Order: sequence, then C-alpha cells, then structure tokens
Amino acid sequence: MDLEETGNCLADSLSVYDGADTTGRLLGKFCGDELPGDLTSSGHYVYVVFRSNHKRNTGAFSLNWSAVDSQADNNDPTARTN
Ligand SMILES: [Ca+2]
Repeated sequence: MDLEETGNCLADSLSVYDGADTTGRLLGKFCGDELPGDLTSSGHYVYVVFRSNHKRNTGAFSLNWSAVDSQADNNDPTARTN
C-alpha cells in the first residue's frame, strides 16, 4: 500500500465497508504506506472505495482476501443452530 498520506486521508484513501455498499459499517479508512491489520466482515460482502485526487501520484494498493468459516470463529452454541 502506497497512497498519498494526508490528515484524515482527505486526499487519497482506501475505505473498506462491511457490507455491499457504503451503508455498511466502515471497517477502516486508510492512506499512506502503513499496512492495516486484518479486517473481517460480518458477512460475505465487503465494499472497497478508492479515492484519489489530481495531486501527487504515489504507488498503488493491492489486497488479498480469504473466506473464513464463521462457525469456527463463533463459540456461541445458539448461533450454530441458525
Ligand atoms: Ca493524490
């Protein structure tokens, strides 16, 4: 990840939402070159928004994703019956 870094990522940013659009919960908004930690969605949708302004081009970003078994992460026995 290498995006222009500004306060509050107002210039260039990568925003990740937990859902199928921007009405989902914001999991994080990122810029600069510091890698965010792992992000986990609550369901099978993640919405990613990349914004860039006309000033100062930097590198780029890439991302990897993988599916997790939600039941393996959930020790609540009542949730397993759903
Ligand atoms: Ca820029």
